[in-house]
Amino acid sequence: FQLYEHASTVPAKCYDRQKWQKGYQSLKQEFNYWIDDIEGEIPPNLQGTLFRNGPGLLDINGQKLHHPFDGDGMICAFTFTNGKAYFQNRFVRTKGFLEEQKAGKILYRGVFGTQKPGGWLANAFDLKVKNIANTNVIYWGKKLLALWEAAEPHLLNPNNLATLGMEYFDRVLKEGDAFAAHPRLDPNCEWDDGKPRLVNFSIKPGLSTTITIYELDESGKIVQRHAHSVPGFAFIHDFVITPNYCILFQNPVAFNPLPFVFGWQGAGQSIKFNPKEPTRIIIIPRHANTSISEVKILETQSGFVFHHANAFEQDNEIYIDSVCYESLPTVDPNSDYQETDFDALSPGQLWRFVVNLNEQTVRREMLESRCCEFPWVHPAKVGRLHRYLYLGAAHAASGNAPLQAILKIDQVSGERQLWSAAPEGFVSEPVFVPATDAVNEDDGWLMTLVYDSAHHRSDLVILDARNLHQKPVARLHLKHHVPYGLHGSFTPE
Ligand code: 3ON
Ligand code: FE
Repeated sequence: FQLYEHASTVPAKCYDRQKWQKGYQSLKQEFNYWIDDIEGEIPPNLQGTLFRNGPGLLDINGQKLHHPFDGDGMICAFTFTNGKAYFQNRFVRTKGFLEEQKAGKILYRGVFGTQKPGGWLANAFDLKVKNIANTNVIYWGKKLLALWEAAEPHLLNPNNLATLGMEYFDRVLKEGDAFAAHPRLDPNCEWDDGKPRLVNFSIKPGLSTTITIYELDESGKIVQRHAHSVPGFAFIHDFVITPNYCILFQNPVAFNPLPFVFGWQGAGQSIKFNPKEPTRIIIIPRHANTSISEVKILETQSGFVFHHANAFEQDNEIYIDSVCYESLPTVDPNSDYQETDFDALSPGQLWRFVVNLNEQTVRREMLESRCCEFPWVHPAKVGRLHRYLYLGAAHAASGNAPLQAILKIDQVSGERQLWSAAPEGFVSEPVFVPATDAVNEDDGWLMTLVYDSAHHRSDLVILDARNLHQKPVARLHLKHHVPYGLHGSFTPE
C-alpha cells in the first residue's frame, strides 16, 4: 500500500465508501505523546501549535448519533518545537458531555437529528440544546476558545486543553447567547491604528433574524458590538469581512418548527432549501461613520453557502469568493449518514460574487467546478485581495465525492495544483501557516489531517504551499485515527 502523491496515478473511481465510512468512528481515548513515527522532516523553524476541532464521538455508549455535526467537540493540538511535534487530544468538558458520559446514554436531542431513545414521545417539547463546542478552535487574546455557532464559547487551557468554563467576554455575552464558529481575523484594522482584530457574528433566528457583529481587540476585549434585524429566517454558518464591511449570505431556506417541537426530527432537519428563492447578500458596515452607514441587502441566484474563502474591496465593488452548493439536502430522519450516496448530492463549487453597491447589482461566475470545501487564504490577506486559495477537494475533476485532495488555485495565473491522498486517504481542512522568512504569498506550509483508511489511523501531512506537486515535507503518523473534523487554526505562540 502507498498513498498516491499524484493525481495521474489514481484510477477513476478513487474511493471506496466502506473505507471512507471508517473515519466516522468515535475516538474515546485521550492521548498526549511526542510523535515519533515521521516520514520526511518537520521544518526546524516551524514553531507554534495547530489546534483542530471536530466531533470526537459519533455515539454515546453505543447509541449512534444521527449525524456527525451532533458529535461532542474534541480538540487536537500539534505543538511544534525545534523540529519535534507533541500531540494531544481532549474532549471539551461541556455540561452535556459530562452528563451523557455519566448517564451512559443520549440525554439531549441534536440539531442534526440525534434523538433521545424512546421515539417521538420521549423527544416532544424538549427544546433544550446541548452546547457541543465542536466546530472551531481559536487562540485570541491569550484565550483558547472552542466554538459552536448556536451557543457561547468554551474557554480552554491552551497547554493541556482542559476545559475552564464558558467565556462571556466581561459579561458582554449573556448565558445562552450565540457566538459563531467562524471568526475572521482582520490583520490590520484601519480603525484601530492598524492593529489586528477578531470579528465575529451571532445569529438569533425567528420570523425576522437578528445578526450581531462583535469586534475584539488584541487583548480579547469586545470593543464594538452592533445588532441588525433582517427579514425572514436565516441559517448563516460563516461570513466574510473587508476593511469596511461584514458580508453574510442569507441562503433561501424556510424553517417549519412543528416537526422539531413535536419530537419527530431535529431543528436543522426542519430547514428546507427553496431553490426558487434568491440568495440575499447582507452587507453590514463595520464602522458607523463610513459613507455607507446602513445595512444593504442585494439578491443573487439561489444557492447554499456554508463557507466563504475571502472578500475584498476593489474599484468600489466588493468581491466575495465562496463555496456554493446548488441546493442544501435535508438530513433525512430515516437515513444513515455513513451510507451517503455522494453521486446523488450536488458538489460544493467555488464561485466569485461581485457586488456593486452604487448600481445595486451582483454578478457571479464559477471559478472552480471541482467539488471542494474548507477554503483558506494567507492570514495577512483576510479582507484584502489575495492571490492564492487553498481548499480540500475531490480527487476527481467532476462529480461529488469525499475530500481526498488539497487544491491550490493561483488566481493570477489560473494555475491549479492538486496533491491527492486517494484512494485510501481522506483529507480535512488545509491550514496555511506562513513561513517566518516569507517573501511571497505562498511561502509557507499547508497542514492537513489525513485519515488513512488502510491503517485506520490519521496522519498530519505538511505540504510546501509553494509547490503541491512535491512530496510532503513531512508526514506525522499518529498512533490512532482522528474522526473527520471541522475547523482549526495555527498560532505561532
Ligand atoms: O439557523 C438557526 C440558527 C442556528 C445557529 C437554526 C439552527 C438550529 C440551524 C442553528 C444552528 C446551527 C448549527 C448548530 C450548525 C452547526 C454546524 C456544524 C457543526 C457544522 C457545519 C459544517 C459544514 C460543512 C460544509 C462541512 C463539510 C464537511 C465535509 C465536506 C467533510 O467532512
Ligand atoms: Fe464551518
